[in-house]
Amino acid sequence: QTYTVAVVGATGAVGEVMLSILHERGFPIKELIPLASARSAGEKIDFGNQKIVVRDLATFDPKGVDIALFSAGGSISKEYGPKFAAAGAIVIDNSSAFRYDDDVPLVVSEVNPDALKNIPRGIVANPNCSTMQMVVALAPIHRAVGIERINVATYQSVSGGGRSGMEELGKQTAAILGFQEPDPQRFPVQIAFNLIPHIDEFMDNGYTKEEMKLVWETRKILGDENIQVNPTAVRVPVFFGHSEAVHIETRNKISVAEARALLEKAPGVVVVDDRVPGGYPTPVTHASGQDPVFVGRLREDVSHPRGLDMWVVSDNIRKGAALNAVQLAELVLKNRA
Ligand code: A2P
Ligand code: 11C
Repeated sequence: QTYTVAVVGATGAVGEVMLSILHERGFPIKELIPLASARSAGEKIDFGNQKIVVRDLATFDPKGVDIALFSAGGSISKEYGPKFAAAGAIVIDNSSAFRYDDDVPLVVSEVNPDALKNIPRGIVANPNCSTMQMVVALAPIHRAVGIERINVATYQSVSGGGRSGMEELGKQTAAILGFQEPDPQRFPVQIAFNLIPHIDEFMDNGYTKEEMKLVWETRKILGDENIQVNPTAVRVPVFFGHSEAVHIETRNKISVAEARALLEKAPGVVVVDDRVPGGYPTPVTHASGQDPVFVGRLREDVSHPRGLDMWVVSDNIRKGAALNAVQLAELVLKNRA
């Protein structure tokens, strides 16, 4: 059986990779419908060796769409997601619009696929990239020994801010190397040759929304409201791949050897942990353009009897967004069969 698949935001940083992953994985497609704003309607995009015309979301009738992958921002998802679902599509939404609704499953394919058994509103939420890679690495440890607390600092690439984020890093880098003043637009201050401890809006408690997503989403995906999460989210001048320094406190002690053994057999995880120069994952050397979540720098916390530290790197556009969305679509079809 084959299906009609719509990609909303097909011209964006995530949408483009959704298309290539659908093709790479041989998703059973009857018709692929790329959708975007009126700005890019009429343009042609590549799908395998086909060229397909982008259509305007605003005037598109969703009747007949089986699966819709949304990645055009939260307000587009809020407006059009329920319309696609009402027309009979299963919507897999990469925005934060529905993630915290009790009747919308928030799913990581390797971690809580059973949550897809019940999709009451026809909408499934794809987690935020920074949470996605962290829970792929932490789920096996949580199941084995229980995680009580997570301290995490993120190092997030500019592609998390979409195409305009990547363009800004490129332009600013060129400007500065040409002895010109950078012109911050997409990010609040200069990102080239800098770091910015601010992603998404500030909340009343002093954390940013990107940080609170790590708190809310980790609990929902791991199904444990007692996990304490203390994040700091930082934008770094890297194009692809988010990195995270993850420090956990477990209920029962786990050694590095035990953790490594669990991670080596965990789905979606690749351990890169040699204690020599370069024996750890980085966005450029390991993650960029790749599917797995890479884990390295495993060590017992010298400051806590049940503490374990690790370094987690993954391509935010692939596992952090497009790949997981396609994996969820595959699971939805498998459950239907
Ligand atoms: P468009 O190319 O027409 O602007 P990114 O995250 O890389 O910035 O990409 C955002 C994606 O969301 C793009 O595909 C963009 O399409 C799409 N998008 C933005 N606004 C709208 C809108 N009003 N209707 C449909 N798609 C939109
Ligand atoms: C970033 N994590 O790196 C964001 C991008 O809630 O889906 C994705 C935001 C989200 O800027």
